[in-house]
Amino acid sequence: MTHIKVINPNTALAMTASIGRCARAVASPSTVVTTVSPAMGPESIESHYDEALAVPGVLAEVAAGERAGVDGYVIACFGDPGLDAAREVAVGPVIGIAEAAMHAATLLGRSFSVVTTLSRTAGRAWDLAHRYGFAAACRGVHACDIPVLDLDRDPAARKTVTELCVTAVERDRCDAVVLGCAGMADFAAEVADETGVPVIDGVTAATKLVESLVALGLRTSKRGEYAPPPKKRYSGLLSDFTY
Ligand code: 5HY
Repeated sequence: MTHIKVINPNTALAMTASIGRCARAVASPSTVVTTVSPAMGPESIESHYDEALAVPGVLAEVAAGERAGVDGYVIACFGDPGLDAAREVAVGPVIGIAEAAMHAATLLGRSFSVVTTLSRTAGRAWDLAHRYGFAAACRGVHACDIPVLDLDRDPAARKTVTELCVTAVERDRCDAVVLGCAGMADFAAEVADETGVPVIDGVTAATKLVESLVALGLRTSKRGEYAPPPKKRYSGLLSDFTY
């Protein structure tokens, strides 16, 4: 039995439930998927400030997962918040949904475009494309300017996102579309029908990637920068993070 912990770094429980359904739908029968939101953090992540304040909650959930013997982790937010720090703490693989989606997209075509939520998050998507080595493959980042939590609440959101994906494919002439928010995880099938190209949702891509790495017996390297963090005291609100 493989145990994968999917962490939604925001505290929106309805979104966490939707993320969990998508992850479980693709997991193998021998995989247990638990999906959580941290006890602390922003209700949605739409800025650098939100992202920074989401990280302690992610790390607290990874530390709890290590105590529970979790085999691997998915960070289910398109900014991949706390990914490097989580890899220092976790023994098993940790994969962010932006990273997973970009990797998958470039296995299916020479280029992809990202469709994300607010325009102000587009820069972060480009940062990650550069960080992961996919700047040349990324043809464009397009924002639908629908707040993260409205993706589920606004009945028109799906149609708006789907139409923007069609426009992105026509304008960028890309081979694939990457959905730029965990809140779009269950939009992939209908967007693929409308665009006619592979549409990658990072939640499901990351779940299968973690599952595959665990099945291969592969874990995060502890030789270099992902070695456990040096022991030290953390003070104030962070005193519980003393390692
Ligand atoms: C996400 N925010 O996947 C990102 C999307 C974004 O709360 N979950 C969030 O807009 O960056």
